[in-house]
Amino acid sequence: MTRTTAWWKSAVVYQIYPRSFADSNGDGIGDLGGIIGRLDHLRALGVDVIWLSPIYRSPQADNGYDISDYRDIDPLFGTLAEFDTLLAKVHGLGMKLVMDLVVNHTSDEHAWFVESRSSRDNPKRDWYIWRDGRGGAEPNNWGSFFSGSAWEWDQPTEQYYLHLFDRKQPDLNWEHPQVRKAVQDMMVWWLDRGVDGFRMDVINFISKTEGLPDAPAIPEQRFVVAFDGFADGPHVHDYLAELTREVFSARHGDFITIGEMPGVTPARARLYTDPARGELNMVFQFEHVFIDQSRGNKFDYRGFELVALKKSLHRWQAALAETGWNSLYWNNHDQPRVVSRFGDDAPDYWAASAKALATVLHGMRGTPFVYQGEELGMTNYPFRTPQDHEDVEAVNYYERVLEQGGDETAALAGLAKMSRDNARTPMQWDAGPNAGFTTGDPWLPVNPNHSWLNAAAQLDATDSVFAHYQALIRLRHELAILVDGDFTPLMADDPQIWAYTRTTANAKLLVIANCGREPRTVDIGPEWIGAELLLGNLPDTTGASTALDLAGWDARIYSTTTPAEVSIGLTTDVKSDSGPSSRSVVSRTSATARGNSTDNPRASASSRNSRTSLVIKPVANP
Ligand code: TEU
Ligand code: CA
Repeated sequence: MTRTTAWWKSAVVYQIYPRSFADSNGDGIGDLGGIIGRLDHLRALGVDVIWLSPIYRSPQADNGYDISDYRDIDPLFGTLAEFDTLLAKVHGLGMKLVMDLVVNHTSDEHAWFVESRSSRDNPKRDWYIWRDGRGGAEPNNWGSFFSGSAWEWDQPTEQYYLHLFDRKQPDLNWEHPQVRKAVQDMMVWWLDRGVDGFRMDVINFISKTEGLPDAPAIPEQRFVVAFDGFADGPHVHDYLAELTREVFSARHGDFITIGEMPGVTPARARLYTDPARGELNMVFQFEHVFIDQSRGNKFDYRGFELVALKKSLHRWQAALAETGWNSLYWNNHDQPRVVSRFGDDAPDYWAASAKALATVLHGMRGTPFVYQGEELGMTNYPFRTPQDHEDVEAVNYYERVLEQGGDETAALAGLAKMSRDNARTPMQWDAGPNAGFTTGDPWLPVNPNHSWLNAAAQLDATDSVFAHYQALIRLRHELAILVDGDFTPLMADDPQIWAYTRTTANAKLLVIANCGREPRTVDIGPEWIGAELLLGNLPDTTGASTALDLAGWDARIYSTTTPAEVSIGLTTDVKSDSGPSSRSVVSRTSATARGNSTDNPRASASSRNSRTSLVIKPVANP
């Protein structure tokens, strides 16, 4: 089997949320035609893989994460024929396409569930999780992620069914072999069509704890999101290994599998991504995106400490250093925009902080994910009224707060900060009407800042956020050390500086960012004297010395070779753009540096100033 080819270790994935990406027919909703028309944007960015959020037939109760037919495209988005066209074009451009696989639950309008609920003795009854009530109420105290109970009463057959998400998203019963077989067949059907892999929605929830026991009560909460009852359950590893065997083992091709796993621990993630176990290539963990909210209520925003954020991500770097693999992400369709969350979206710091956060993320070991608009530094939306919110999670939450006589103002503030709709406002293509997203009425309003924050304004600007992402993606492709190098945190307890090194036997990178407005002078020690600046986010940055003067949100990547390398004479003290007499290693490396400079005149200026060629060798990626 060819799945062990780890091409995805040096790849960068771009997530498209089709509903909000580009609308080709003026109905205000993004579609496949819109994606086809914008592939040049992704090509220019340089990403390797496109992951599409769900485009299957769906009543859209959760914007497509409620699927009623896994083998068709929702008419909102297009047709299977258009999908085939898109796939061919993506492949033609040298990129891969990954589908979202939502199989913890289906829509209640899926034929399987329609049958299952039709009678207690229907052959598909046990394809879902049906239980009798307990004392005239729900079978247990489990809460839905979208507020209220996780159980829905079904009058005709007088039982409850389980739904960890919306009542229109009943959970499948994975213990039933026919369910697993049906999922496998469907995956094979998509692979036969040519797709390159799957991002698997809440895939660590598929095996529920035997007996579905109550979760420990939380004061003032009638229903509790019962992670212990469904996350990383008893059979999940078996089910995933079985998927690999049944779906991928007999096939040839370079596939990628990513499991979305709320609540997963580092120890578990190591198991899920251990190549020897044949489960998944990588997982999305949630520790760093749970950091600024209270447990059990994501809209109770608590702020965050940079030290805690760094330590969390660094813990994951360490945990999967020997076995397994990390995914790296700030954003997706469920998270508020990172520049408004962990960065600083005030005008003076917006661009620098977006680039700084990108730098620290893309410098780490793992596969980076870019969510649509992140490469432009798109910000949160200025939500004000309850009517501004579309998302089922937000709408239900607000209703629940009103019902329980809670603090309405606090609820609205929490929604504005954390709502998933922050990620879902239309992609900002240009300064024109509706940001060039649609000629019609967009399903969710366009952020007013599209007048200046848009792709058209950034594509040709060499100092744009877009150009910085381009440069980071190029570095990922060119520098094996970014893929394989060991990770070592520096200044872990510093509340403002985010710094670490990446190391191989003969090379070393320093990634350092000032994650705040106040300038800081940082002592980085003599080993970095004269190291080459590979990428910076501010003008006039120069090569390193023992101390760096970092302006607000200043972020840099420096590279140097190890002393061993110096002693065997592979480096000289000539300028990196010196003439043909340079040794081949140096000039090849300089070419890399100049390549990056093309995207970023600031880096270019700095390589001119830099007086060294103590630079890393461009080793081919595996
Ligand atoms: O999300 C899983 C999940 O638990 C959260 O990220 C979710 O977005 C929610 O905010 C928890 O408070 C996945 C999908 O990414 C999400 O869009 C779906 O709504 C959900 O599963 C159900 O399919
Ligand atoms: Ca459309």
